[in-house]
Amino acid sequence: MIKDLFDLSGKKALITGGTHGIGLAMAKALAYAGAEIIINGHTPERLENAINQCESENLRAAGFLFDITDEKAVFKNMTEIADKIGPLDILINNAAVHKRIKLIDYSFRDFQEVVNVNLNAQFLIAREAAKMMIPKRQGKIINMCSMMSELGRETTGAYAAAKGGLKMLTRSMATEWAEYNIQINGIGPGYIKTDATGPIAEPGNPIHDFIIDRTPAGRWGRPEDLQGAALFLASKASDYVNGQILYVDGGMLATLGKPSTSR
Ligand code: GCO
Repeated sequence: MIKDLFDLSGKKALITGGTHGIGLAMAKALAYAGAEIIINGHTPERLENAINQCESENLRAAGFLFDITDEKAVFKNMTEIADKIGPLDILINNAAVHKRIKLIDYSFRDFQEVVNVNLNAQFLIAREAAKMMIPKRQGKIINMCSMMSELGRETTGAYAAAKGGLKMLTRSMATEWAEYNIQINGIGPGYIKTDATGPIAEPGNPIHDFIIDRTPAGRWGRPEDLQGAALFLASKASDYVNGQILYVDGGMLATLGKPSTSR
């Protein structure tokens, strides 16, 4: 039934890095659509705060504190999720780290950390989720890509390398897992005002104003702007969509932009 296209009743959804910002906004969207949400974080206070927020809104939420780059911890916690809550129906691979440093100054250690969190760990979590979904012949995996899956910006080289790789990993997952009725897609946020973009998202910061010029919508995005895309890719509405990156960017990727004088 059309009215049920976006109904997630009975679904179990894991959102990594879901304790704040875009991750928490998407987690709430799935919960309001009926899903039982599982929020992963690696900061105890933030995880507790996120669960308290969900409970205050009468949303079913469980918290799992683990480092997504620790293979043993991932295996232990994904097994516990399956045993205690049930096999996952939906995964939003959202956890990320960002270090804005010019490549010439990037330490190898920092570069490795950014790629490890933003790409390697995404594979690790998705592989464990797919192991739960394949036997059920049903599942939804959403990998959080970025404008940096398509574009460079100075000081974001490590992040772009990882997010570009995540775009291709998404397509590769679709290639291998779509036959099990698992839909694997990505969401590419534009410039969204969050803790992660904090310093550059402040009016008066040259990058803030540059982004406004480069965004046809003429504004920075809000975490809530991602909720519709997350719900679409987590629901029956996207059962024949696979390997796609849905950019929620206010039109940024559609244009060269226009000089601020024309606004
Ligand atoms: C930056 C931003 C980007 C983010 C943005 C676009 O420093 O340019 O943080 O790297 O990914 O949200 O997706």
